[in-house]
Amino acid sequence: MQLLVDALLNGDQGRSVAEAGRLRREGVALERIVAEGIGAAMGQLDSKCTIDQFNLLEIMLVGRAVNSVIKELFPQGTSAEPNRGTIVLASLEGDVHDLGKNITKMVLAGKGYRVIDCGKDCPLERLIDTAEQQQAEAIGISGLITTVISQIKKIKMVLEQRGLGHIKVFAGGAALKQATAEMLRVDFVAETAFDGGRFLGSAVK
Ligand code: B12
Repeated sequence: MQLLVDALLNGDQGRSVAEAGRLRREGVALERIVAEGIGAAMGQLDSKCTIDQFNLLEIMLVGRAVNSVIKELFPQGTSAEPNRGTIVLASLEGDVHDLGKNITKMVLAGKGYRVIDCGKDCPLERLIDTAEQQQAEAIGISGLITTVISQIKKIKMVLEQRGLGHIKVFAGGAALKQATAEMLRVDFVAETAFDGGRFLGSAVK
């Protein structure tokens, strides 16, 4: 696992993909690779995102390596025939982080949900319009910076005003880990993408 963490932190795309593939062949569970590989590497990158040490190129290279590892870990992408409900995912306006959202998308698609990805920096209005048009059962928010919390708190209220109160709202991401569902006015706050899948299994089917 440490070899994967090192390769990711070096932004070495080829080696990261090779190490992730090796771990899979050795039978290591996806959930462990995501938490102890990608999660651990990103945790160590944390301090490099502070204003004085910010090196965009370095972190972008790491991000590119993470995205390639996600493709290696979830080779079926989102193409598997969905046979469960529709989920709309996004990172909200002002938040350009999308690695955790991309993992969540793959995990949920792998569980059979039809996942509509509204991308990053997504205005609340567009998210809710999409959920309505696509007749979504749930909206999933990935929140990495605390400035999006005020938007998250509004979602259920806007849904109710538009007669869409049946749509569940769940959220995850580093900025929300200390928050409760009550504080964020959502139905569920997930620790990991896999937790999100378990929540949907009981709330949406
Ligand atoms: C990589 C990174 C970046 C990359 C993002 C690349 C990309 N394509 O996403 C880049 C370089 C672009 C970036 C930019 C910035 N960043 Co940054 N970044 C990070 C870093 C190091 C890792 C984030 C990450 O991808 N983690 C890995 C993923 C896999 O983890 P995750 O998102 O938590 O996802 C897991 C779970 O949480 C869950 N999950 C996530 N979303 C969802 C959603 C649902 C529905 C579910 C069920 C589950 C779920 O599933 C995943 C797997 O289990 C973090 C530090 C950290 N510890 O998080 C800082 C961090 C998030 N960044 C930070 C900051 C400040 C910035 C900048 C403002 C820096 C600057 N000075 O300009 C900018 C701009 C941000 C903006 N406007 O959005 C701060 C945020 C502070 C705060 N609390 O608000 C952090 C915490 C660093 C820090 N300590 O200061 N960043």
